[in-house]
Amino acid sequence: MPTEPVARFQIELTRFVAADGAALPPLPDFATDEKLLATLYRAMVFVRAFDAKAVALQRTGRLGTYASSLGQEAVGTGAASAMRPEDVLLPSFRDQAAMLGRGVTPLEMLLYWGGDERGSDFAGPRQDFPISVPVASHIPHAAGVALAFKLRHEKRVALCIFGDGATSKGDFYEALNMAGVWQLPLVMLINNNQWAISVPRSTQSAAQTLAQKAIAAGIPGEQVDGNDVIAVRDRVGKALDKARTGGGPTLIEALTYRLGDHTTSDDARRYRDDATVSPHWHEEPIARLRQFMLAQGAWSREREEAALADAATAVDSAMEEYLATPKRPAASMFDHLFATLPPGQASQRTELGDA
Ligand SMILES: Cc1ncc(C[n+]2csc(CCOP(=O)(O)OP(=O)(O)O)c2C)c(N)n1
Ligand SMILES: [Mg+2]
Repeated sequence: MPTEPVARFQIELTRFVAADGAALPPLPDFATDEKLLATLYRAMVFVRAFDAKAVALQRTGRLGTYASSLGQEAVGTGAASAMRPEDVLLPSFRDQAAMLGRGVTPLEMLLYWGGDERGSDFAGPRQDFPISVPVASHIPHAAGVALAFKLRHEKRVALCIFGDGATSKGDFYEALNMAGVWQLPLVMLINNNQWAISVPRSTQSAAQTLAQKAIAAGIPGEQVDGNDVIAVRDRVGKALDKARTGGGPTLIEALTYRLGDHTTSDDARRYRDDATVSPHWHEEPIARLRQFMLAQGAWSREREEAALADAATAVDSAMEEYLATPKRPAASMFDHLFATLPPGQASQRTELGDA
């Protein structure tokens, strides 16, 4: 039977800085901007310090469950730095790097994870969405936000971040499909940290890349080294520009690695050993950018010490403010859910009284 190929595709991977910090030219112009590189570096150092403090607070009973982004700091840092203030971020539960980068305060983040809903009422990026804990459920919301921008002829883009596991869900495929059909100003960014709790990427999907899932929806998909903040900023920035100027959506798969537990409720030693995890420490984003900057003569021991000290001071002061914030009454958990509470919840609220 005569046959002919009717569709061909390939998936590109972008990396500008090798795991050892070596430059892989040609680099984007901003890679020579020492001030910008220092800002990205300090942002990642801050997120790492913040994560460590949040885990310590949880361990001592002063914070709820927390999902550290250890090893994945470049994904959100690079993405947020490429966004414009008027764009809208729709984050998952592991996206503190992106949220802090957008201007959500460390105090707001701590309040949220401490169970205080005021933590989602950001003073900064008012139209950014709150954290989505239900996996992938915010991707259709992101398509909706992008559709609103398109209908209103606003030059704004929705950026949605989610995990490798989320790409197995119907919500993802449905949003992807509509993004293609409606050519939405939407950037979908996968933080492929290789794990969905205990499920490794190898058993998550038989697809060779997660990026290629975009092809079926008629939109471009690509991979980026998610441990290379320069590459993330560049590729997300290009996708945002394209979406902003009517070029439609992009799916970007950022390849990184979850160096820590899934959350504070998890003990990853039960399903993966040190021999599996430790090689990935050689690829992590902070040391990589530091090596790169040192090689360019753009970093020094003094700057390193200042970055670490400034992060520690800022994290400590956010923690103190958080611990000094009076607890909300338990009944406040019912506020802001419905304009009018359904009867079941109304009676639960009455039962709690002012507690
Ligand atoms: C709809 C839904 N199902 C199950 C869960 C429980 N859960 C929380 S995180 C997670 C795995 C998510 O993996 P991935 O999308 O790769 O994100 P990661 O945690 O690695 O950042 C699961 C199953 C949930 N939060 N929401
Ligand atoms: Mg994952």
